[in-house]
Amino acid sequence: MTTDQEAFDALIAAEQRIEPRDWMPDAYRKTLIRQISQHAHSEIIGMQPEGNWITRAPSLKRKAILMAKVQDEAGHGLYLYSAAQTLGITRDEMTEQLITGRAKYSSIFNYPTPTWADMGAIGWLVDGAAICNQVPLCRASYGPYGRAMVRICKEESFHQRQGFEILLTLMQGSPAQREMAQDAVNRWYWPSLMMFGPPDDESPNSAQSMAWKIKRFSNDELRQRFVGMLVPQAEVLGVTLPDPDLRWNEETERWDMSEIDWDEFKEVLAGRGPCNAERQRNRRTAHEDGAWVREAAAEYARKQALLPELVEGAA
Ligand code: BYC
Repeated sequence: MTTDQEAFDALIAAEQRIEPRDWMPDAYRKTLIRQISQHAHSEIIGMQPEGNWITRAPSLKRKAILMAKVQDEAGHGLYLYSAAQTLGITRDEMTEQLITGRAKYSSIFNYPTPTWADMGAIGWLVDGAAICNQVPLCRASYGPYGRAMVRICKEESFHQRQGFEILLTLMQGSPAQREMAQDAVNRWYWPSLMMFGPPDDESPNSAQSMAWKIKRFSNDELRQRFVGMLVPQAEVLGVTLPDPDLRWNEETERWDMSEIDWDEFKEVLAGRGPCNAERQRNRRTAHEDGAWVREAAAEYARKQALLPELVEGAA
């Protein structure tokens, strides 16, 4: 007779999906709750840096596109919270972890967006990094996560293209516009490389997550792939990637690059990035301001449940 663990191992080995009904090791469940909830929080907090520009977009068309993009991020958060809920954690628990500062979310969303060009840089670099990281997650061994990622990746591709197009337009504009685009690329380039997580030899979760086929590639492998994608695109845009040491190494068949500032990464993760406090305060305020909506929805649901009794009583 096969044990639960053997059945689980066999499904993973056969590239089959683990579904909510299946037995799974506690550590697998915990890792997925950690990663999926962090991912959901990132999408929700990630609405803030771009939301900052909705009222100031330079044209009606840009405004409509930006609003749609920010709404997409909310949708991504909701698919991911739903996927995490299939593992036994509640939405309330996840929200509580986020607004009390106990949950992590992607470091990238703790940087400010002072100019319109930041909307271009976020789309091109941040959504670009997200696509590199998330396309392999479409094959994650946990069914609800992999399926959520398929739809998310389709939308992220559109987001990346719109960011690229904003930068391209600015780069074809006045010297001041070109300067603004280059400045935004300078500020977002390094933080976007940090999105992939710590270097492989300092990534405590990678080995196990890869063995479970949640992650398919290591943090450094994906970072390399991302840089390889950016280099030709930067040429088309006419922007310079702010790393004088960046070059293709024929021997190692890898991109040589300057050392990432891991101290800055650690500071941001510890809650001391430029916007950590503001992002969290805004999220907490939005949650508190939305209390009446939750109360109204609960009251509506209660009345709906009473309806058959009321109808019967009237008959
Ligand atoms: N920021 O062992 P490691 C978007 C943490 S939103 C913060 O390598 P793992 C978008 C890590 O959690 C998309 N924390 O971890 C939205 C771990 O801490 P814990 C965001 C980070 O899980 C709006 C510790 O460091 N994408 O696209 O194997 C607008 C050690 O790391 C970061 C996702 O969420 C970081 N950058 O690998 C625009 C992708 N990096 O939990 C765009 C899904 C690492 O042990 N997540 N940490 O306390 C993943 O793919 C993986 O979780 C990671 C990290 C690659 C991020």
